[in-house]
Amino acid sequence: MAHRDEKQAQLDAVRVEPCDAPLTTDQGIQVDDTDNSLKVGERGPSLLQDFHLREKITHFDHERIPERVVHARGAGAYGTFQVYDDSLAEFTRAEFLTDPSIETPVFVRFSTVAGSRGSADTVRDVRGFATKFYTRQGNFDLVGNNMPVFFIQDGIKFPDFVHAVKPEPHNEIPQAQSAHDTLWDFVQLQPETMHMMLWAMSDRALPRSFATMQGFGVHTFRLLDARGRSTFVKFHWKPKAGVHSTIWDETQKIAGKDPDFQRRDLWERIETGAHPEWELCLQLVPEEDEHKFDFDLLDATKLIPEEEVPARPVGRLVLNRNPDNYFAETEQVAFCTANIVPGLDFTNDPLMQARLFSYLDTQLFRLGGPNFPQLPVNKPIAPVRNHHRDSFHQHEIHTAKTSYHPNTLSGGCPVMAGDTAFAHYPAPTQGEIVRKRAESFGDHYSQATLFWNSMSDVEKEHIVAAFRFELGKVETVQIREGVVVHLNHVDHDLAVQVAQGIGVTPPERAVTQNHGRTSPALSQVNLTGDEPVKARKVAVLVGEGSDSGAIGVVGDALADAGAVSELLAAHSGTVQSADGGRITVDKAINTMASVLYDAILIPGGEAAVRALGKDGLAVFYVTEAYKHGKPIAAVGPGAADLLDKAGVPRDAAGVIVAETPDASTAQAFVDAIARHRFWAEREVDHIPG
Ligand code: HDD
Repeated sequence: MAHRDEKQAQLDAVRVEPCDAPLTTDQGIQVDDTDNSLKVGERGPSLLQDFHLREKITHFDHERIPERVVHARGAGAYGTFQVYDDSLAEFTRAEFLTDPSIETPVFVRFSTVAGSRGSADTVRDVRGFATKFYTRQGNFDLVGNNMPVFFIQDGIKFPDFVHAVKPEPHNEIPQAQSAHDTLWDFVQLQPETMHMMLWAMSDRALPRSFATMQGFGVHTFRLLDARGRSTFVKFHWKPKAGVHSTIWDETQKIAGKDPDFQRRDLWERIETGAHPEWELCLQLVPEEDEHKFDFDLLDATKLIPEEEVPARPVGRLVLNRNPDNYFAETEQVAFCTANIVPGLDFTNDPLMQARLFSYLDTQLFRLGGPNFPQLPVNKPIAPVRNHHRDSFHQHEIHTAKTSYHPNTLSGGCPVMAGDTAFAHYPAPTQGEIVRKRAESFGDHYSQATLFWNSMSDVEKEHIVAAFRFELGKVETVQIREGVVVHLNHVDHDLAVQVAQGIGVTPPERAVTQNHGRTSPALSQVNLTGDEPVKARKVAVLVGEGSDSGAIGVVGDALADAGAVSELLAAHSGTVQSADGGRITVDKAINTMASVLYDAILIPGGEAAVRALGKDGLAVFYVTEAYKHGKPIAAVGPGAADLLDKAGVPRDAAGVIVAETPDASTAQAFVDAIARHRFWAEREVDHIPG
């Protein structure tokens, strides 16, 4: 298959020539032995004068920097952003949003929120989607998430929320999980969390891949034109690959089978040229419309329904280069929400205002001083000239005699910028100094209801199951009850279904009438994307005597559609095909569980299928894939016998059976993969495992 040759070429490309550059110390002294410390005699005591030993160990001892308090687990990549045309020029003077000839370099870091750096990728959690645009006017950091709203309305609550969701302090359990008492205790006492909790219990919290997530700037920002006119704006990233999730059972199993699942997926997509892509879309609200909504634009627990204000496509983001060194780039990247460029500005959103302080503060601590913008991954491409001097890790050698303004000794340099300078929006402000939440922030349920109403039946089932799981893990019954009380404000039926699963008396009647409104743009079912097959992973189960015809015909169609197929057998190496040829095995089946693939192909070949049918691992593979709603193709002589062994109905949705491989069967399989999963159509509750 074509893609297999490409893979081999990539492996060949990383083979490195023998090196003749000698190892040195940090002082450049060449070293001839780094395996033995300096001793008196071969078995004698080690010597303190062994500067190589001491330097090597000291450097090692200091390798770690504090992990991020939140979003510690992440993966990043470089790419570019390019705006489609100059039509935004009437709203903003930000060059990267108005000049279609400019490819703005970016670094994007995706992350989970709650887990520590070594935690698994697939957990139920919000995903960070942070983009650093290295624009010619300076760096702009859009530090967003894969959900359009947030848990709290005012940044002063952030430490409380994070302490509640993190492992409990007395025993540091559970890691990277929200299913525990302290989080739900906080939730029941802080009903502003309710909208976001519905998102967090939905499939959005279980993304299949970083490449299949939407991203959101969350806050309302401002665009400012050359005259300083302001337009409110919300940022959206829409993935070309569609919005796709795993289900809870898969999520949990993947966390054990491949804790690096999403990190690896991002890496492999980029290495194999299946570059993840998103479209940047903007929701624009004229200044004079600020108060026309039934919620406050400054409230980060609210979204603007796309049916009310369409998300206008403006540009394309593509990620096309993996970092060379995880620590230097992905770990040391320092996002600061305060990094903003001319033509954009913040609003008074109190969540955002606290973030403007928090990110700089956190980077100072994490990266050990104020010179972190000099690190290569953080360094702007725009020239930097100012009077900041010294401190830890100063890399610049400032040659000027002056480090103050104003000066004559350096000819007055640097001078103050004119029209090109950043300008804040001169928002008129007046009022008493108070510690208060605006009344316009007071409705915590309507948009949670909107989200619930907008879900398809299967998405609703997943949400109910998630609440039942999470609250089922909560030990304090009063907390479970407290959450159900709030859910009853969102939707009575939801509250009843959750209550029935967690041993809480269901509420007798609705306290708030469901408003019945929906926003179809919120359901993943409607977000399939333009390239839903690209980089999908298909497991091809082979054995001695497999039919190479099916492997070839279906495999080629998969490769043409951009999917990646991997041949799995009982052992690595090769197996013999039915026609006597050799089939190269990519991986042994015991190393790669079915949860790591999107679909399964069983090529025919009587002997091979018979052997697979006797292998419990292979049979379970097919059963489990069926249970998770994945497309399965059994193509070629006898292939469908394995379906029978696995208890998979031959006529089930997303199951493709053919005795002889042909183009239409292959296409049917590709189309099924484009559908992602067949959760709604399959009866699977009876299947164990
Ligand atoms: Fe935050 C990291 C996203 C509210 C304080 N946040 C962080 C990252 C993302 C977000 C994606 C990881 C960046 C990276 O990859 O390095 N945070 C959000 C979003 C929020 C939000 C979308 C609400 C709309 N955050 C928020 C508040 C505060 C913080 C209200 C504090 C007042 N966030 C932080 C932080 C972190 C951080 C402690 C941890 C590490 C870091 O910044 O670099 O400063």
